[in-house]
Amino acid sequence: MNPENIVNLAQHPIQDVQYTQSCKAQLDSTGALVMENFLSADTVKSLQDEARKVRPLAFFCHQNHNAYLLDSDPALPEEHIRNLEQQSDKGCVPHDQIPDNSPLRTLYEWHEFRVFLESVLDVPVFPYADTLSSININYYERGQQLGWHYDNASFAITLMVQAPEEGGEFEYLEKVRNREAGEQGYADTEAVIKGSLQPKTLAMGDGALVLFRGRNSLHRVAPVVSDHARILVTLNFNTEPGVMLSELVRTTFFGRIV
Ligand SMILES: O=C(O)CCC(=O)C(=O)O
Ligand SMILES: [Fe+2]
Repeated sequence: MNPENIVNLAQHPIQDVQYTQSCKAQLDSTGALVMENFLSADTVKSLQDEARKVRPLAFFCHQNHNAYLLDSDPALPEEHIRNLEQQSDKGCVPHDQIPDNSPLRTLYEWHEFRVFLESVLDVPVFPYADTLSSININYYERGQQLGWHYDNASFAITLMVQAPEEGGEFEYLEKVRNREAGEQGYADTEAVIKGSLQPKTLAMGDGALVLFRGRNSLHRVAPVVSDHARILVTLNFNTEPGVMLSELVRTTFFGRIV
């Protein structure tokens, strides 16, 4: 598939400097940019078929983690929000199992798309140096979820392939902590997780491209309630060339290191 037919360029002219600047302004001011119908209708359909075809290859994992994605702090009680366990479970088809002719590869490798991402994110972007991490298809099936957390990475790039029918909402609240200033935001983190402070929901339909800054924004994917899975692709990049995910992380999420 030609990259110009993968992206809905009429609605999202990513080669246009002014359009790119407006996308950057939106991301800078809110920490989230949702580009609805970024993918053409044909691309969405073919990615849904592809995702169903490779679904039997998915590695399903389950993790307990805290919102800070750090080892438990023994100086604090287990129930402290710093240590309180969250649960995550999902399936993943890693990069080396994405079909060679997939529109995902074409888009990921398209120079103009890279230039757009670099302009909006204000950093250079490079693919992962390992064979598994760059493009991932994630499956959240009935009862599965991604627990509350802050990202280690400063940005995430995702494509919604199949929005969930019921449950599976992406919930978030921005600026809950300030990692750069060493402020962990325990009170508000606890209030969101325990339900006394209402998070926002980031709506994203089939074919949406989402850029999200999750380092200081607390977020989760709520449990999927229906049999209609949430299928979401993460397009993973680094700001430096030659980076691999650690063997521990690859083993955890992909079940193998090569
Ligand atoms: O599934 C999503 O929409 C976001 C996933 C996420 O927050 C993450 O992988 O850190
Ligand atoms: Fe995240």
